[in-house]
Amino acid sequence: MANQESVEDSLGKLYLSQEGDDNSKSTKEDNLESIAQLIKSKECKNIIVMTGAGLSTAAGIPDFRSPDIGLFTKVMQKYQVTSPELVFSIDYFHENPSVFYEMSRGMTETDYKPTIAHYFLKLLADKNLLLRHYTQNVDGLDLAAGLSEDKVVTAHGTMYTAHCTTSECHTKYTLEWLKQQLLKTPDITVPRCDKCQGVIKPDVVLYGEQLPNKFFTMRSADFPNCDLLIIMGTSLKVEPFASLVEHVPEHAPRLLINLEETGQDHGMFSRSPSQIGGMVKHLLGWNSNRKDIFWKGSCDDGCLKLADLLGWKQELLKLKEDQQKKPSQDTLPNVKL
Ligand code: CNA
Repeated sequence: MANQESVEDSLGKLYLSQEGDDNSKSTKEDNLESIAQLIKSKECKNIIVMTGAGLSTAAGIPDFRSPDIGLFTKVMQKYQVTSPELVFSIDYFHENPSVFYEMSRGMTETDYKPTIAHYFLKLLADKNLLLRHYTQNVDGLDLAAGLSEDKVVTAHGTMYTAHCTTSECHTKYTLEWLKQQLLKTPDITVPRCDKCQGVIKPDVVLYGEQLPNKFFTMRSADFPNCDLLIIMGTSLKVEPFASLVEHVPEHAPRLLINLEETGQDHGMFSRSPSQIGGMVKHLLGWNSNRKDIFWKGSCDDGCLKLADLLGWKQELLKLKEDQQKKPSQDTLPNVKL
């Protein structure tokens, strides 16, 4: 697996990480207070936030892996596949583009609104504390919450733009155009290019596709400077994104806000024998070990609690209220053709 990871990582393609051998649970008690103290102490100026589909489930967008309600359950039931990732691979898309459109239909039909956790990111940016938001999400709700594009690395692309898959054509389209195509004729299952009738594919990174260069260049520039990593709403199962957690300096605490504990494959919360030496040092107060904190709960509750501890709760609620009063076209990415 190590070889596979390094090869895949150097290729920069999207792939699934293997379950770790160590499934031991070492859930930390609610330690948000110490994180709030760290943020307030001004010792941390460069917070990196890593997010996944769990950030947007409260907005109504299903994630992949949540039991019963995640898209993978739907895919497995409908297509009788044992490996649902296959359905979201580039090879499968080329063979059956209609399946991708069926599975992402919600995202092309509904106007979703950012959640408290998205606005928390915006608040961190307003306070000059957010170095970068690395997200696996393709829904653009961070931008809709007011985050500027230079603060965001969309590791798995975006639904906001799309291209014709015929290489000689490669005409660009917007999500609005896609929506119109899908709405205007109910039997259109795959939007086709106005110019050449080629299949249109949203600019999302499917399994087997290359991640954007920006992911790798920003990773090298940002992570050595990170002094707090906040991870939210992700199973940390998809590579090379999940391995980002290993790129932060040892002194930087890693806070996970999630419904379940994740990250064990990357040495987070680990109690494997190889780490026992490190744990003993940690218990003795030798600060050579990483500080990992798991806050079990929803992204929105975790962010609201953290904002409360920071004295920012009212500001966060007001930010959400004010931003949601704006017409939606003023809060979406400005996509030019
Ligand atoms: P995942 O593998 O489905 O994991 C989601 C994680 O979030 C799980 O650990 C859940 O327990 C947790 N979770 C779910 N809801 C919440 C909540 N409200 N609060 C806290 N935790 C929650 O999703 P990942 O993002 O880790 O996997 C990567 C895939 C999912 C990427 O390639 C994405 O493009 C893809 N995806 C994105 C979206 C989107 O853009 N909103 C939607 C569905 C899938």
